[in-house]
Amino acid sequence: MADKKPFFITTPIYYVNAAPHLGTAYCTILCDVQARYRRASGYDVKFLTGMDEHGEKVEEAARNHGMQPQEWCDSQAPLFKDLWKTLEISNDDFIRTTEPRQVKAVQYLWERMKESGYLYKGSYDGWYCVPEETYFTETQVSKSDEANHTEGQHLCPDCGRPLERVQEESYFFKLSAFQDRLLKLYEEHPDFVQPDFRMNEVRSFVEGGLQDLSVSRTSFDWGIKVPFDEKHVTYVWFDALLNYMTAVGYGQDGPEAAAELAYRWPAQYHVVGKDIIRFHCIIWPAMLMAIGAALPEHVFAHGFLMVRNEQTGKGEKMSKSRGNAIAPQDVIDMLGVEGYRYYFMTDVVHGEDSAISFDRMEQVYNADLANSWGNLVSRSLNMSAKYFDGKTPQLDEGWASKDNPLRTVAQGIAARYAQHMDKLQYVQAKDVVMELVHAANHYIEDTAPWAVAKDPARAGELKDIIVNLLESIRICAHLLAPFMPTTSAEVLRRMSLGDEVDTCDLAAACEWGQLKGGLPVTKGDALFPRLAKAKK
Ligand code: ME8
Repeated sequence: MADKKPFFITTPIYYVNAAPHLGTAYCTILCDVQARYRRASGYDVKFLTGMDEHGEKVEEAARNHGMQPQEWCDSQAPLFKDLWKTLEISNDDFIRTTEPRQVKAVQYLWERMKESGYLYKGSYDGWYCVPEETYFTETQVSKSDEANHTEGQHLCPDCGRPLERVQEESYFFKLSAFQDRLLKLYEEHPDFVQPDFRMNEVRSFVEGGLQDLSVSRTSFDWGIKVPFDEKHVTYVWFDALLNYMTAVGYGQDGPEAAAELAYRWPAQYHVVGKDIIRFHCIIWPAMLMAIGAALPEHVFAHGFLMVRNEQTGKGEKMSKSRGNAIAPQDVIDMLGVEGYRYYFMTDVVHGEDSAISFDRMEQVYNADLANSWGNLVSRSLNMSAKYFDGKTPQLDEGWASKDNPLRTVAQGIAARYAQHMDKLQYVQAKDVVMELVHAANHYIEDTAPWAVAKDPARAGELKDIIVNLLESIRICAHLLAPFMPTTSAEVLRRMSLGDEVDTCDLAAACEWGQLKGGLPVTKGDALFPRLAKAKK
């Protein structure tokens, strides 16, 4: 641990109002790929995910199912945990906001807020959107009403669903006092919000002026009690945002918790959807400024998964209420877990909204995985076994410095890949790897090893060809491992290189010339059997 750099990455904690879906899974896999890439690059990673269990929305879901809120949350936790296991999510921690550690941390936060002078008691009279757990001002609401031409009912300016009128005693966080400090933060750390086009949205919102935020509720009680005023419960976002620090020791007793907090905080990445960017880029940093804590290094906001509406031909946000949500299991059934991960991580540009379709999934799977990567592995391993007596070739002295087209493509590949992976640009990182995969497939066609094998005088040439292919495959397996860990491990094992699985020095592992030869090789079953027909 001592010589490794810490890397702390988080997903949003998901509301327990319904089962996880493709969108939830998308954000979680996005973080998982980064966590795996960082572990392979020598970082000491903590990868956190979890569930957001308080608030009206969850209470309502419990009521609709005839359960007590806690009982409801307990019944939902396995759905999330099991799906993450199925999708090979390598989280190191799973936090639930009803856990004692979170209650302790939130109550500790209340005391610090009180001391900070940024807390006051007042009364809230305004609008509240339960599905979004968000307050809206009169001005925001009336503007949206004009746009929606509604009569009588006030609708949420964000999601369009009916708003609740809330009038209650409340504690307020003086968010308005942080406008200048937030603008300075964005100015001095332009990469605080990523991708950069999201920064404009955040900045202009803050420039428009900030209202103080109601951070406690008295009209319902499914939340963490305010320690010095027990008729108040904590506003769900004030509670939820703190989960990131709770999980690394904030507000907990003992020197170990303090050491953990000092080591892990601030987080390197909060990865969130674009819907919750204001909470993470405005409210959360202001809360941290108020209690004198360090700010997270980056908030990365991804776009929404969209599906094509067959009637209008337009893309629309995938959601349960529209009835267009695709269950993760449907995609797993079609592509397998690793095909699923590969498709969402390498074909869906992170940051923008992206249309997804089963047709496109089939196309990507067949082109990249079945025909390119899977085919390269099976042809090459098969030829090695066939021409070298079930083994990888014995390596000659100096083999690694011999010039060849694949060595040229592989030169500096780990650095080019890292440039993109570091910024969560997985589509571009995949392109770097696929360049080598495609080059290797062309190399097979160009060199025609099956013809070379017929001429005993060309034995040296045949050996070079197979070695170059195996070395390229070894490197690609490493680079694809964050996306498809099981496949990469399987490929390395088929070449008797199982000891390379889970490397923590990716750059060194991807240097041309690390192959070990003369070892048993197995072709094995097809890694990615071709899909015959798209599921509709
Ligand atoms: O907002 N496409 O929880 P939540 C892509 N509890 N991503 C999607 C998506 C879609 N169609 N739909 C949802 C909350 N997501 C709070 C967070 S954090 C301190 C508290 C993903 O269950 C996306 O990452 O509504 C979005 O931000 C998240 O799910 C919202 O999850």
